[in-house]
Amino acid sequence: MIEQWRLRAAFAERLSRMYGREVPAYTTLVDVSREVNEDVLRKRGTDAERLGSIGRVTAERHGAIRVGTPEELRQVARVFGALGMHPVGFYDLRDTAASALPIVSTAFRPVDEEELARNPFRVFTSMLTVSDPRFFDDDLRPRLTAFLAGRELFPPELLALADRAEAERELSDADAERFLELAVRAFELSAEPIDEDWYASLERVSAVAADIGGVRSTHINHLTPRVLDIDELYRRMTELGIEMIDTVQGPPHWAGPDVLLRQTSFRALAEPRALRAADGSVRRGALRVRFGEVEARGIALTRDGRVLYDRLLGLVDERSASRPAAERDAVARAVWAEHLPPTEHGLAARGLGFFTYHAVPDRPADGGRPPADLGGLLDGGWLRAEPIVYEDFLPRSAAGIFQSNLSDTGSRNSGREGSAYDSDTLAEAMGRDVLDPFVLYERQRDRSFALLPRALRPTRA
Ligand code: OOG
Ligand code: NI
Repeated sequence: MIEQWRLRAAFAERLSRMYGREVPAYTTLVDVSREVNEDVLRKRGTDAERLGSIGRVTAERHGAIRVGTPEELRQVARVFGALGMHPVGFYDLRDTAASALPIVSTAFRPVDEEELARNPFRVFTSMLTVSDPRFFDDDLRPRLTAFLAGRELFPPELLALADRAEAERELSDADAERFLELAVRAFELSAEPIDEDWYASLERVSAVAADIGGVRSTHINHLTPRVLDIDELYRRMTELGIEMIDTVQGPPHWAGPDVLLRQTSFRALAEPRALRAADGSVRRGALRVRFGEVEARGIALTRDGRVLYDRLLGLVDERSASRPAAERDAVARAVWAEHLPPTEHGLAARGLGFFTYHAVPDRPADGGRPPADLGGLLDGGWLRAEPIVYEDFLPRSAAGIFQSNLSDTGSRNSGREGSAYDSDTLAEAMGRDVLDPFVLYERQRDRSFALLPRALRPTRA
């Protein structure tokens, strides 16, 4: 029998092999990431593994896929459910500072610490907001709805195997093999000719709408390795002649601890695709939709930490608005140095970052009583804090990654009221809860508190 986590690891690996065949530059990205990670490990020793063992980091990937309807989202949730991946977080990309995209998203990932440690594969999954009239008018919407209703992304055999794997948390060797084959195939780029006129009418709304609703299948959009030094990776990729987007999204590189998520990508590549013209003739054309992305993960921020992060991004926007784009990074570093504590200890004591807390067994006994507050317990050497890694995504960075890979900004009719899509809309579509990332991190922290001797449990922040 193949256990669920092995199924997940095997799926991630096969998807990676398939994507490497389809997009050779991805293989370069994976190779360079591995080299950077090995160099960082050599230079920094065990400290390099503070946010994850080198084994985990090297195997770690996230994918991105896009579907058209609630029904398709429900189906893809069954496929990921088979792999022990649950929807976490809600990202609305229709109204971010970076873009207006006709999608809302969640991410499927393992949630238990042990499951994440075994294999942390996650997939950022976006759904087209077909009923949002700001994007799809009364002419386009019914045509799009009919087109999407007429396609099948996931064959019934795959879904039946997925349901069994989810219920039993394992599959027989033969069923696992069949499941993996069908699941990977569902995310391959289809060779079926694309109706040029239909694709173009959606492209006028947004290139993302065309990529999702202009074709009769879905495909993996990118697969992202994790790297320990993303600035070094950016340099090396640029040296290899691979054109990267202008920036690293997310927090700046600064002297303090890494927090949340930093991401960058190489530009979408022109890939050969068969196009069918109105007269029925088929020609070989090219579309630019798929790209390569890389990420560096840091410490998860608490709700307070996240509010501060969002405020700092706003400050960076404000202060760099009147300066050349190249200066934005320096501005960001200055803003961060001004507002964020430069140590893990500071992040923990100010309640900005998530950590697990552990009693220090060999603390010299000095007869004193432990203080009641977390800062005091850490300062006095009673407790040790271990960082909790951010396992999720950032809406503004995601929008930035999308946008920097599109050739134009698309169009949105701002004269109309947007329709309500929220986390509950997705939950209802899937028949599954969309988990709140903050709650997951809080639980992990609280479990560590519960394991402390009573006298060492902080009663105040
Ligand atoms: C998803 C873009 C967002 C990320 O890592 O934030 C994303 C997509 O292009 O479908 O992948
Ligand atoms: Ni991504």
